[in-house]
This record gives sequence, C-alpha cells and structure tokens, in this order.
Amino acid sequence: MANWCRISSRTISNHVKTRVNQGLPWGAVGINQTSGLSSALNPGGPVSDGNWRYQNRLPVPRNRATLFCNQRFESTVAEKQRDSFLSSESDDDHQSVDFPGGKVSYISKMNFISESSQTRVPCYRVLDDDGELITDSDFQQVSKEVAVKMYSNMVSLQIMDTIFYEAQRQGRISFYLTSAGEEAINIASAAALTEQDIILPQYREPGVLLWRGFSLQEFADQCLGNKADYGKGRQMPIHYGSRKHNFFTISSPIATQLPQAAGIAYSLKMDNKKACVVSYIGDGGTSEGDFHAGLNFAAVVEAPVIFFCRNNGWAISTNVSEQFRSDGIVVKGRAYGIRSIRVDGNDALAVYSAVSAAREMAINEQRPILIEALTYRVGHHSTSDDSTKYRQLDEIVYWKNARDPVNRFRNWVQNCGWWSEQQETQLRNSVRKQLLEAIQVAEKTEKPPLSEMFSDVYDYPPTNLEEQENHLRETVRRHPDDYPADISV
Ligand SMILES: Cc1ncc(C[n+]2csc(CCOP(=O)(O)OP(=O)(O)O)c2C)c(N)n1
Ligand SMILES: [Mg+2]
Repeated sequence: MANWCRISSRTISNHVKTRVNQGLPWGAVGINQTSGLSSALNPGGPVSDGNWRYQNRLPVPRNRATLFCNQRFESTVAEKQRDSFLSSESDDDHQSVDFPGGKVSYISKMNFISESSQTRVPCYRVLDDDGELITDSDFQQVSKEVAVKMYSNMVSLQIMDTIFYEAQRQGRISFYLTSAGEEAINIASAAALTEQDIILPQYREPGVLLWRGFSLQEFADQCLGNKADYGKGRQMPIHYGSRKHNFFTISSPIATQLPQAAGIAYSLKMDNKKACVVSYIGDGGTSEGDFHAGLNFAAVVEAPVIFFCRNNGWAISTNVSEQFRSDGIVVKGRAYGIRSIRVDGNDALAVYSAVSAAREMAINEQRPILIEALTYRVGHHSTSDDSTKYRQLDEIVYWKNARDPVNRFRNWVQNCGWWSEQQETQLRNSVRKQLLEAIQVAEKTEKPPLSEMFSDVYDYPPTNLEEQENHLRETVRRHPDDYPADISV
C-alpha cells in the first residue's frame, strides 16, 4: 500500500507556498507553472529500509490535501557530494581526455555520481486544482473551438468508459479497460498534434483515436468483434487500430511499440516529413527492455519521436515504488541524451502546451523528446482486476473526486464563458444515446467468417494451421449451441 503522510500548509516553507503540491502515489513533487526548474518539497521523515511503504503510515487525512510520500530521496553520503564535481572546475584543468562525445576532464578526487538529486524534478502545470489559470504561466493558448472540442471529447471518453464497462459486466463484451483519470492526457495530447503525426499507443489512450474522428460505432464494432471491425474480430476488445487515423493497432505486449516508434520516426526523417511519431507508454512499460532500446535508438538516430509516459502510479498491482528507484521516468531521458519534461497529466492545458512544444522541437530540431505525465489510474487495471485488493479505497476516491481532470478543465472552459450547464446536459444525453445505439448495431452485425481467423499471415498456410482450421470448423458444427449463430463456417 502507498505510504500516507500529511504535510500541513504551515510546514510548507515560504518559497514553495506559491507552488501547490499534490497527493501523488509517486511521492511529493513540486508543481511549477513554468517548464524550468524549481524547488520541491522534501516530505516526511526518513525511513531507512526497503520496507518503507509499510512503515510510518499515518491515518488518512480528511478534507485536506493528502500527500503520498516516499522517502527514497533521503540523503546519503553520495548525495552529500551531490554532483559537485559536475559543476566545479577540474582540479587539473589541463588534464583531460578527448573521448567520443567530447572532452572529459580528469579529477583526482574519487566521487561517485549520486543516485538522485536532492529535489525531485518539478512538475509543469498551468491550471490550479480549481481550474484557475496560474498567474504568469507559460502555456499555449487554445481557441474556443479547440477547447470546447477537447472538453466534449473528455466527456465522451468518460461516458464511453462507463457504458462499455457496464456492457462487459453484462457479458456483452469479453473485456474492457477504462481511461478514467487519464482523460486529459488522452485528449489534450491528441489535440496538440496534427493528423499526419503517427500514433503508437500502449492501450489506455483510446481518446487519441476519438479525437481523430474514430466513431463510436467503430469503437463498438471493435469491442464486439464483428464483421465491421478492422481487426476482423481477431483481437481482444480495446485493441483498436486505424490506418485512416494514423493510429497503429494496439498490441498486448507492452513497450514493443517503442523501438517501432523510433524506426517509424527515422523513416519520417529520411523522407523529410514535417511530422513526428508519438508513442505512449505506462510507468510499468518503462521496465521493459524495449523502453530502453526504443529511447536509445531514437536518440542515436535523432528521430522525431515523442515518448509520452503516463505515470499513473500503478502497473496492475505493482506500485511505482516497486517499479523503479529513480525520480520517476523524466530523469531517464538524460541518461539517453533525450530532452525531457515532467507535466501534470491531470491539467489539460499543461499537457496540451507541453506536447505542442515537444512536437515543435521534435520536428524542427529532429530529436526525440520524453514527456512524463503524472496522473492516477482511477479505474481497475481492466475488467480482469479488482484494485481494492491492493490499494486503499481512500486513495482512489481522493483522485476520483479531488483531482478529476475533466472537472478541472470544465471549470476553466466555463470560466472562459465557453460552456454552460445546458450544453453539458445535452452533450451527456446525446453521447449516451449514440453509444447505446452503436452497441445495439454492433451486436446485430454479423461476426467475421471463420476463414478470416486464419488469413492475412501466410500466403500458403502451413499444414498444421490447415489442420487447426478443419478441427475448429468440425467443433463448431458439432457444438452449434456454444458458438454464435451468425458465424459462417
Ligand atoms: C511484455 C509484457 N509483459 C507483461 C505484460 C502483462 N501486463 C499487461 S498490462 C501490465 C501493466 C502495465 O502497466 P503500465 O505500463 O503502468 O500501464 P497502465 O496499465 O498503468 O496504464 C502488464 C505487466 C504484457 N502485456 N506484456
Ligand atoms: Mg501505470
């Protein structure tokens, strides 16, 4: 369970008072309204062993900001020597070695590079918790039209999640996975791109496809695996893909999309295209070898790709504190020579601004960029999971209510005078109705013929596959009650 601790506003020193701090499953991070560096809080008392998550647990505070603290940034001997030699002059300035990558100076002091810096990398945001614009923030303005579309899409995604989730509970689809809590990441990142930019998703980013115009009917057809599904019913629900929308088909093995993204971005570079690749990944996905291969490859070939990491605190039941000891993911960029930023993933304007800037740099300077968005997976991992078995209900409720990205953005759009209560009701009723209709249509649409299950891989199917096909047809004929009646055998 996450380690809970509390910092009252009195304990926050003056210089950080202007920065609001979040209750985060990945420890407290200073929130910065500009993308530069700033101080961050050093929360809680020291805990010295690896069992920190089970110690120092304080009662869950009510009605005040709660900080999920961890103490892995505790001072160590190495940290006290913190990076001093990186900034100080070499004690023998004339002694250096020319090494691939530049000159390296020699020093005669034995200093290890510390494992972490004293302060965590701050988190860029533009809107405060109430959706008020933070004075002097550094952000990309969005037009009324774009803002309203962003908000409407965030609501549609929420409703889509609710209805498909219920459909799964009713046994109408076999599986589902929601994006609850990550609506701003989904929609705002998509809004900052152009349709020529190529998306390689993990799986919790259907909002990008929604933004690009994939219809509710197309979502329903895929989840129901009918004849209209572009994957011909061969994939599990939520494995969307659309050539028309430059959205690669989701594949279950996580992180495989990253080296592919680097390669595709390199091809854009070779063709002098004014576009980039955006590859999404979860915090858990960063532990895969493909994450490292993808980032390194992209850095070396200077490929225009944005690696967008949704750090939502959990990889199924594994908390980020059990996933890595680094200051999240943002710091990993530098190890590969990649420019990086940490952003508040629940602030749609900050995500939009960071992705716009990243896109400009990726294309104009032909380089990869890493974005780490701090957020929280409000739903269970998928319909195969019950997250109350490994995390506290209060933690979920806190993020669902106090940190909801949709309400936060709504407040801003409403304060701009671009949204009303009446529009809200109309939108919600209309999307709900469209979705229910889409599911009904998808249910009535025939399933793809059985032959499709064996096509598209081999020109000439090997004999073992032919045997499997014949065996399957025989089984369906023998047990018709166990298979949908509309499958053509
Ligand atoms: C290569 C690989 N290893 C393990 C899995 C099993 N698996 C599916 S989702 C998941 C967790 C991923 O967590 P994260 O990347 O944080 O994404 P989130 O679900 O939080 O959005 C794991 C381990 C997998 N699909 N592929
Ligand atoms: Mg995760």
